[in-house]
Amino acid sequence: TSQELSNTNTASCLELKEGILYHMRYTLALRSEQASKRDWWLCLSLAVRDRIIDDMVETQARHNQDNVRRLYYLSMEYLMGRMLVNNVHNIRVFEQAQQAITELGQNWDEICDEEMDMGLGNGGLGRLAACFLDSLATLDLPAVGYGIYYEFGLFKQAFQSGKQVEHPDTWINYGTPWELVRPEYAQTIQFYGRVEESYDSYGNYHPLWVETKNVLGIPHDIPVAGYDTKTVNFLRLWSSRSTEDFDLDEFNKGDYVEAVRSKAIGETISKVLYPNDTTENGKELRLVQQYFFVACSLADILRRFERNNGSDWEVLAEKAAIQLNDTHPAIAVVELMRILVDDKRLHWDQAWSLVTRIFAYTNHTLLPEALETWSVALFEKVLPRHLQFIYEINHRLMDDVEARWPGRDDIKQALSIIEEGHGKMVRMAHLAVVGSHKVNGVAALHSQLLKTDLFARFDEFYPGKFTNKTNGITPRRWLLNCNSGLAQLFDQYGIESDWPKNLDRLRKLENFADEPEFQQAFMKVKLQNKQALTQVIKAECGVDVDPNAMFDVQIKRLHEYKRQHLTLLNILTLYHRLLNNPDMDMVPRVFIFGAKAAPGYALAKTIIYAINAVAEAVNNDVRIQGKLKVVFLPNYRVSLAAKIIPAADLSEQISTAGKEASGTGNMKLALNGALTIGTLDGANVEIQEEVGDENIFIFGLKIEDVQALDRNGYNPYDYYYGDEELRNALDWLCSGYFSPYDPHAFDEIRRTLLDQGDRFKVLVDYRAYVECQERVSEAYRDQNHWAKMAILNTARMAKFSSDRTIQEYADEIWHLPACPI
Ligand code: DL6
Repeated sequence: TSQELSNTNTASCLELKEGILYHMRYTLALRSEQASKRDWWLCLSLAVRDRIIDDMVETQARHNQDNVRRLYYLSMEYLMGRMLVNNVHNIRVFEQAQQAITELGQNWDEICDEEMDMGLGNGGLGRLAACFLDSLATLDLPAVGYGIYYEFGLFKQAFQSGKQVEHPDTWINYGTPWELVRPEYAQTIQFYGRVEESYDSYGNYHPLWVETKNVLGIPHDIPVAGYDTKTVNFLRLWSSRSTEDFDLDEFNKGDYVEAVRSKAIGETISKVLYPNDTTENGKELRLVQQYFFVACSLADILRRFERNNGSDWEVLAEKAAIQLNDTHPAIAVVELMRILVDDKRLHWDQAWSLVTRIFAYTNHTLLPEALETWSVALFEKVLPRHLQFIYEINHRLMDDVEARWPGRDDIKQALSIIEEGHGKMVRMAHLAVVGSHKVNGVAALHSQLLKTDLFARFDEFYPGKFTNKTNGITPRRWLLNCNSGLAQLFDQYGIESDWPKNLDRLRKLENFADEPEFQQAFMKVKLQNKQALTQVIKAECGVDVDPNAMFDVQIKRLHEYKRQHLTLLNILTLYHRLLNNPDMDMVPRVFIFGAKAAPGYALAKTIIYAINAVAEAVNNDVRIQGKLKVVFLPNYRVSLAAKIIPAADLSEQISTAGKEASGTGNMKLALNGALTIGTLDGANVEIQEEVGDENIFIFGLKIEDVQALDRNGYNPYDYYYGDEELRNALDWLCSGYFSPYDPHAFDEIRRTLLDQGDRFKVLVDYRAYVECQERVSEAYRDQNHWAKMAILNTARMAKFSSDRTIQEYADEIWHLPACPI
């Protein structure tokens, strides 16, 4: 009954209050009068964590008892963001926690804002991993995520005179309430050294990896609670420690500093996340990081396996499925071979058969510069025994290719794991393909291109291996947690309350899409969210924006292929038009950017600088009467995304066709009722299929057009000279007008677009984009119709729940049964 429910809620609120006060006294040793907001946040988090741990203990006991099949997700990156709000929602104590903290005299929003993001990733790939963990637990699938416990996550971004500067992200300075450190499961990992030829007592060749340097991996477990279920999985992140606290010899010689130096080296491995950055490729430390976390994770997986199954190795492929999130953990294929053959003494064929049943690989990019290769020389130095295994795997692959296509050296070259060239390189993507039973792309178009372009020969060689799993996002974080206004509206209109688990339920909204009353209610929530964002913009950028203007949002990493500079050219065009005709009847717009540029990616940083410089001019120009505003919110991250997304009217997804593997921000924005302006790229294609052509704004080159231009060549100057507005925009940007003290600041943008071939076809798509934006503005004038389109976007996003994605992985790749607790 409702009375019983209310009693349970009261009890639960009381219990939380007690928990908070308990931790205030016995964890922080404080009286509440002395407590800061951060202390309150910490104690609330600990009280919530205690509850989650109860379910975690039960879940893990059950998984062990039943000796279940598990999915192991290996990823270098997890962008978990903040955990508190998500956790209280998932364990269904949101109202009670809010009430508890309020009754203790604190402000809920302020307390939640104390939490530092757990930003252990760069962008889409890391956030996808976080959404997947949420769905795995929600679907009661036994799974462990493995990764690295970076002491410094993705850098903090600030702007100095409009330029990006980077500061270290010190998320762990005060510790985190969400981790359980588990030194009892530490692993010792070997690197470097050399391989010694040797034979065992039966005369079998049995080389030894000797004189290695060793480090310790210490697990930090982050519980992952599913939504409205008892399942609590965990994310196990490894930090590195030196194996010896210090060198006793040195110590005895009196050199204390030298004695602790080697300890410091051991600890640098997990110090810092690499910002993804083409120029950073090939760093030894990055390979060491990859191997470190893979080796710790595999040792942990096998420890668990042997505890439950002894040395019945044939069963390993029944008990473990391992997903490689991109090629970063691809060395796992070799490490598992090494363990099975060298340590467990399995025959090669049995080991290889196990490995290729256990691994599957997700590709996240077609950009050649982002495909990892490591020099053979580096492998020889860091992982000499693994290099021998790679040669053997490749040798067998080449034999098979020869059998299939006799005498075709060209095909051998195309498929080989070793790339012959000036210096030999190991192609990690090829290793991942060869060692996996399934390889998937992350959206239909992307997966198609994997088969026709990047891995065309492999697709012929391994029919059926390549498949698609369109990405998804968790509706818990990306609607329930971040858009309470919309969630309440669903309640009022009778949407079943289990929609966060069954996003299909939102289809019912289609019935109200034409009702003016619902349209107004929907737009009122949007306006409230925009008002809230207005405050954030004022606080962060010092700019006043009108919440009634259209909020045009582009939030993602800064990259040429994502084409933030195409948006900039449109802004310059609009600004130019307004100056020529200040009374022009224009739908007022606020362009909102959020993006970090990799520290070594000079052009990306220049684009940020250019946007900020233009913003400065536009926002302070009284002539345009506030019709145009441009803001670049600094330090884009998960918790900021949660504030921007519910407030967006328009979602910019304008990558060059064929370059964005999927995109997931596009899904989050559409789910929250933003309309997409986009190219037919990545998941935009499928978003269009779902929402219908009339509820999305598509423009520009299609993949065939891009391919034709690449084949036939194109001259950017033709577009520049052929379009006066385009010429004006680009000339103006580079005239020094926006950077009077630094007149050549933006020349590089012009050079890449005009003189270096405009690889991402910005100039080709300019006119179609500007015209499409005009259609968007016209559509926005009819607020009722706009509301209808927005509602239909929200209503039709079911396909993009990561629950759907994960269920497909579980059914078609992992063959993983659920285990409800
Ligand atoms: O699959 C997640 C995400 C996609 O949505 C993006 O389209 C894609 O760019 C991103 N890929 C990467 C891999 N990058 N590198 N290098 O981050 O994956």
